[in-house]
Amino acid sequence: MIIDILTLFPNMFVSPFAESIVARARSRHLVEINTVDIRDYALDKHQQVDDYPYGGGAGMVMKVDVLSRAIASVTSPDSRLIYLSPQGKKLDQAQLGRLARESHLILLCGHYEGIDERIIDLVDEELSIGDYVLSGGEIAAMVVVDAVTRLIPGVLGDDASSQEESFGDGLLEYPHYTRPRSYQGLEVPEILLSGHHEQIRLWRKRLSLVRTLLKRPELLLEREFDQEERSLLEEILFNREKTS
Ligand code: 4FV
Repeated sequence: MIIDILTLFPNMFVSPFAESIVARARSRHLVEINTVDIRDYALDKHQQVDDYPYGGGAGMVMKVDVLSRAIASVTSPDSRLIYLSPQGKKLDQAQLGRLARESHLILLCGHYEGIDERIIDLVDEELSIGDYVLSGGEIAAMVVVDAVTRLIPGVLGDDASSQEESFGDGLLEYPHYTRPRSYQGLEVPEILLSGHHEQIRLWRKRLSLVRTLLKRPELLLEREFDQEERSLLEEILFNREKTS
């Protein structure tokens, strides 16, 4: 996959992508990440990239002509142009799964009050990482790059792990434990030391359902349940003692 990031602050992306999973994916050429400085497409001697809003009001707006040239410089037949903005669809694991199947993503990072609205016609989709206002789209773009890259086949040790994690199946993840077995009187649940893989799987599924029910019940509303999950939920909801 190729990811081109259109930004006024390309240096913001150096260190986040120089560590861990994304850096390893780049070194293994599973993903190519390029930053493009939008200011390089401001052709006037002051390299102006923003201007006062027509109709007045606070803040500055990024210029349509500069952005169009920057977008055209990276657009390809199979590229998908994504504008990160609070007006976008809320990003979630399902959206990321879809994006991870693309071959060429272009991430447009806004700044100031935002971009000239005439650019929106060029945009394939707007995505938001949350209902709050950032100083720029850069950090949102980093979220997308990190979360998409780890879904690219071969990036994570075993691709299975990305299925098992939170939201992989629409539920919150079960609790994890590792050595030491006992810590200041806090023990690891016996079941996990039993070697009974089927019982461990069931225990983990039950805990995922319980945690989702307690912490993010709304996630259960938009989810289909298989028979096993139905009987576990029955058990959880109607005979309380089996939840621990
Ligand atoms: C944002 C978000 C976000 C808005 C004005 C950049 C800022 C400035 N992007 N999810 N929330 N963008 O706040 O994606 O131009």
